[in-house]
Amino acid sequence: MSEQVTLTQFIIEQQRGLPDASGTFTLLLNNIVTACKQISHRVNRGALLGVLGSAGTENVQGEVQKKLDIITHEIIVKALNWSGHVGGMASEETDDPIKIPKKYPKGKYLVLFDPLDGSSNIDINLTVGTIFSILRCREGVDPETEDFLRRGAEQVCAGFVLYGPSTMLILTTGKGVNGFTLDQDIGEFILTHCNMRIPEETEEFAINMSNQRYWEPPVREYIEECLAGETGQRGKNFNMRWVASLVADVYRILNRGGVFLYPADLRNPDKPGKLRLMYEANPMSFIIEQAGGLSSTGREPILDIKPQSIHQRTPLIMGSKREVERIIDLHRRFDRPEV
Ligand code: AFP
Repeated sequence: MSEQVTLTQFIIEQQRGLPDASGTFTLLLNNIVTACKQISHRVNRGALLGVLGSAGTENVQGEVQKKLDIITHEIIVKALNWSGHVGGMASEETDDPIKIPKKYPKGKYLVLFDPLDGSSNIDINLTVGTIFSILRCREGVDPETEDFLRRGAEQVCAGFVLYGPSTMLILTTGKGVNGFTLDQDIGEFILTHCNMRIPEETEEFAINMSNQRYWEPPVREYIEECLAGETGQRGKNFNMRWVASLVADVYRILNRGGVFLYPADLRNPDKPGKLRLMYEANPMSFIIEQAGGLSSTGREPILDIKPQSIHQRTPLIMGSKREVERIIDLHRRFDRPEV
């Protein structure tokens, strides 16, 4: 059997190349991973632990919270707040950033997370996940909301853990994307998917078709091109997939290409799209682009957006490079038909 590389070994070896690395980042990542192992256990035991179903509360976005949304949020906060590596956190499940208790030292990283993405799938036993984004902050200060509002391009690390048939961690620190599978017997994430690359071309798209009547013309046009198949202008047949768990849809795209669209929704101008910029679109876009794909709103790169609020929503179009370029081009032609 070939030698197995654990996540810790992989990160330490990556950090060795950096002159200023103090080991803090490796410890932070270990704490996040410990939390995700606990979440994996809860998700896996599901009904046996009595953790399925609604909590009967709503989060800041007015979405009904599942019991596991709250449990997973608390697991992550508890795993990180004592460590001394984190200056502050922001979660999908709380309105304001989470402060580090006064009794603990404050570290140089900010962690933003969606503790249980796709949680509406949890009761039907489909894949869900945890998404996280890491930014740097000034050490020792109590960060305010403004300190979190930074462009996705400033992320130092992004990752997601997939609680599916296997529990997997997909990670980037800006040097490509690697996938690790949790070996349940030894409790370690093992490097199994080295340097993941998204195929440039694809015949697969992912979108919630039930929102079709609210899409803008460029998105309608793109989907019509795909649906026209080999007799249409694209000259090939497209397949469609929609898991309604961002983590699962992105993982599929990382492996076999494709394009994911949650476009601007004309229903409510205050909610441009559904997905949240800072802990969904930004980390996923960092990962997609590090794997050779592209991510955009259709009009600007996701990673260039200057956030206005922690829970800001954004249109999100990402995946295989050429398809995303095609969609951006359709937006350009729609916005500036004279050019
Ligand atoms: P939940 O966490 O509320 O299930 O939302 C999941 C999600 O944020 C993302 O993971 C999916 O891609 C998207 O929403 C699905 O949205 P629709 O239910 O509108 O298709």
